[in-house]
Amino acid sequence: MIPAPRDVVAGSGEVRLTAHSRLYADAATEGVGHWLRTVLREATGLPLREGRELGDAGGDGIGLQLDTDLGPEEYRLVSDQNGVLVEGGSAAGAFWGAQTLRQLLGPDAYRRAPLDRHRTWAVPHVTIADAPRFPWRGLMLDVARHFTPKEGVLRCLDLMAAHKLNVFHFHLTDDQGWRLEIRRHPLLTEIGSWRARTKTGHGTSPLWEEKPHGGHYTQDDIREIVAYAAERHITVVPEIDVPGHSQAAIAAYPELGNTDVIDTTALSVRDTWGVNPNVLAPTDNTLRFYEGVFEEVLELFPSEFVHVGGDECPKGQWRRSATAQARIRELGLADEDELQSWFIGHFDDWLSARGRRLIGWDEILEGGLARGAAVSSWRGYAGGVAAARAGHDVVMCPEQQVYLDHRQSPGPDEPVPIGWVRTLEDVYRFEPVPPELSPEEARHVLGTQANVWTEVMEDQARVDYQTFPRLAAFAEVAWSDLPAPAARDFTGFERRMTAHYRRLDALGVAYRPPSGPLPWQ
Ligand code: TNX
Repeated sequence: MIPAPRDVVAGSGEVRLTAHSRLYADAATEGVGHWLRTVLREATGLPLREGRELGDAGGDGIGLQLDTDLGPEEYRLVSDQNGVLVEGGSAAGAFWGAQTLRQLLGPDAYRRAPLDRHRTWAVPHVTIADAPRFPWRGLMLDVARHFTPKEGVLRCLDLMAAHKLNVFHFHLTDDQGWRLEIRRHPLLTEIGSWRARTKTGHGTSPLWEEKPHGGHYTQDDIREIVAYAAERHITVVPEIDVPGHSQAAIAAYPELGNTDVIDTTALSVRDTWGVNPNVLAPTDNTLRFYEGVFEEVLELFPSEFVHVGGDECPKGQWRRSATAQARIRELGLADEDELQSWFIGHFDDWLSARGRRLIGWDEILEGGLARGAAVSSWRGYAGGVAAARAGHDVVMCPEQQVYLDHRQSPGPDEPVPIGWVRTLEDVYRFEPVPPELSPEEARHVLGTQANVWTEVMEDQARVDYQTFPRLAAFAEVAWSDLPAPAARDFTGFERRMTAHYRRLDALGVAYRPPSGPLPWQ
């Protein structure tokens, strides 16, 4: 099983699912029952009719129910002569238990139609007690650099659920594209969601492709994605990146940029990567514009946290802008870093007043962290450590460890040879809580997140290749109570991966093979 459950006691028999097997779910776990029945019907062809009460199907049924003695995401799975019983501390707990049950049924339980209607399906007798280490087990997908159509996002949510990950950080805007329909500012997608030519190819010599790239999600698409995620007990945290990484927005609405420094009407959606000097102007007009954006964001995304980016905002234009300098003086600020803090702080107050919480990349520490802000620590652990010590919540996602765009081996045949080498074993030995934090400070580490930036991943096969199998190792780090990195049993994990590769095969995931890249990858 991956991620490894906390406690597993194997029995000797098995529960055989048959055409008579029933699936019972109590009122609290009804949605989980619906999900489980749907996927198991598809995979097995068994009817799994609704049970009227727990145990009404004899020894070959499945029961789901709430047990309020368990923690919210905790579950207990008992497979014995009475059938299979999954109890969760909440519907979420029962859902993670249902994921474990699916793993126990074998790789073909992940298919969308039965290979053989006459085969037998069995759950080994076992007692499992399990709960996650962290409440924030995240995956960030960058849909701005390369667009992932809605179907691909839904598939991503299914893959997250199968790995017991529960926060989908949706990187919706960047210099190279704006992907979210905003009704009051329609040009954000009409202009901002397409770039005229795009880069493709991999590694150190990316190629130009003289074709447009783009796409966006309508607000109904987003409602569908959020609902689909909620059915899988996944929270979608939207990211609108400000004040840097905003060229797509400036291309659509040039008045958002530093118009007294450059001719922003000449900017188009960016078609190169990296840190970009063209950033938002720190004006009232910009603040009002983005309040409008965030108003629609809050209507669409019920998540407690809203990500405002805050990363990689070069201050050159603000230094040269009379408007920005006047603002610095008027606010009595020391410098441009404090101006960025003021800008982020504005949205911290704005979100807090609406019952939400701001989260941003660790640059938001520079010039002073806004009062209620949480931090995504990406430039190593330092930002996260500083934030936790100052009493702020933290999500650990250090780029050296869990940036899945980075290469997976030192070999020249890696199809995406950028960044640091991060092997499967490196990810398995990633520790989200740095030892320098006291237990009290460490409580601020909400969890961890793997980030998939897509500059060099122009399609789903490429994203799959970079994300898997490393996401399986990451999921175990985020969920399971593993020992300190050096003491982790990577050999045992690799052994369990053998079965997991069969699940990924059944799910149609184009992972990097353990033997290394094939020539055509
Ligand atoms: C840094 S991580 C970025 C992204 C890039 C990524 C590439 C972060 C907050 N900013 O814009 O896509 O590196 O690895």
